[in-house]
Amino acid sequence: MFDLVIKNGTVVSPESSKKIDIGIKDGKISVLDQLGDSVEAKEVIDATGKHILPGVIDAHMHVEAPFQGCFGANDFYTQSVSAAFGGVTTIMDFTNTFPGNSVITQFEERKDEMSKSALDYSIHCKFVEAPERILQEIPKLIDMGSPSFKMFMTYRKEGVMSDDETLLKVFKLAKEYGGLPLLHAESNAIAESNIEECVASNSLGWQSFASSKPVLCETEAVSRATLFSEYCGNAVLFVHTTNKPSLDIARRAQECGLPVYVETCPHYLTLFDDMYASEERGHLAICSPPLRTPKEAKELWDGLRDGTICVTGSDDCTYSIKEKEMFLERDAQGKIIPDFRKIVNGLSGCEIRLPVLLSEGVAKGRISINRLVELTSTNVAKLSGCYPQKGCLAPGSDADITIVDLSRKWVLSPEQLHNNIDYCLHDGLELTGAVDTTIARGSIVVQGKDFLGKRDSGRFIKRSIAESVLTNHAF
Ligand code: DUC
Ligand code: ZN
Ligand code: ZN
Ligand code: ZN
Repeated sequence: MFDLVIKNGTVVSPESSKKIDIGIKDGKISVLDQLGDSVEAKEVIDATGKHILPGVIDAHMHVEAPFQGCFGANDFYTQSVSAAFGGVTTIMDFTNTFPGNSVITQFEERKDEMSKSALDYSIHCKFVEAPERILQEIPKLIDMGSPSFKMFMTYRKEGVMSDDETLLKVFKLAKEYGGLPLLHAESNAIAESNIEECVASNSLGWQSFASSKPVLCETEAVSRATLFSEYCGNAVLFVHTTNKPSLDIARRAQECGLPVYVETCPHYLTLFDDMYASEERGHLAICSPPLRTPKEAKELWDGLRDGTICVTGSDDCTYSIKEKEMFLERDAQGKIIPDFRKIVNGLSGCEIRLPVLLSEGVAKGRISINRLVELTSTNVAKLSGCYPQKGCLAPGSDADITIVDLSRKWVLSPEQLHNNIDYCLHDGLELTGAVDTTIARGSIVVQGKDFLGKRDSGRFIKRSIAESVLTNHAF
């Protein structure tokens, strides 16, 4: 007797799409087979005409995270609800690292905050500065299930930047113990000097924000960190990559067999820097790196297809309009006085990632549904070190499953989303493809418009060192 059976759907893996039924018991996938009409199950989902994907993993989000004076619109419960409506079954966030404090202590605090989640969750460690006493925690943190170390190469003034010396020290330990540094790659020197020039010329509008962090600001940091990793011999993942010059640095390294991995996010594929031309709404699109042009987006799609980019994440940082505007001043008429330095960086994204990739990617023929599975789930699980528990529909894997309707048409708007904010930068975007049902460890958490999950029901996922990191090779 199964707890749940999903019948008549097309099961998608990176390699194939097959009409096959799935039997689930005790939160795990028990069999994949033709189960026939007489199969005994407590519950049956008829997935005729639908596609069944390994649950989407979002390994990149910032929730309940103090940043630039803001905190975000969600806690981990509401974030998990919104994520589940986007087909996500596992979420990962970062420690809130305050320089000087033990990362182990902050890891334990974060675990506690994340336990509100209705979905399984895991944590990357963030490093800012790295005195010996904190570096010594690295092997312990790996044992505790967090073999990934996030560092920012910019935001010096915000107090979260790791300098080159710290980067090198962490890279060497990553090599020694097996760990994956995740890098926010933007040159602090280029960004900071450009921002100083903007201040001097009083050009603080939204478009100046974008031009203060141009493509080469990112590429310089990608290039430097790639050479550091080549020098130290460690693996590295560049998060939220936005452009071809940066991809080309990674391509060269990957061609030499080096373990240089690249992530991009849906907003860099679908939103463009023309948004900053709007005085009224441009500030809502401020994120780092900034939005680029359709040319960059096209080149990112090329990278998603040719394998240079192996994972996607949302980089979700959902801020309300009130938070986005809270430090801005207004003139006598109540009009905002533009000053991009006073706007918290970040966009919402975990609920729209899968639908946007289904529509702009699969429906438009830019990527296959099999490649989409790799980019949203399988490769994310592999690189995060939780495969095949996650990222895979096979006997023994957690029954984390996203059922999608590839033909359903709908239009994105704030009302469609559950992310606790009253705007949507994709408002009006016509989509083909939608999430129908989300199943987390065998329980239906989203069915149509209903949320059926429970607060506190997610479990902490202890991750191991990724196989490709251990064997030191590109994907
Ligand atoms: N980029 C953002 O836009 N927000 C938070 C952190 C980041 O890297
Ligand atoms: Zn970042
Ligand atoms: Zn981020
Ligand atoms: Zn391998």
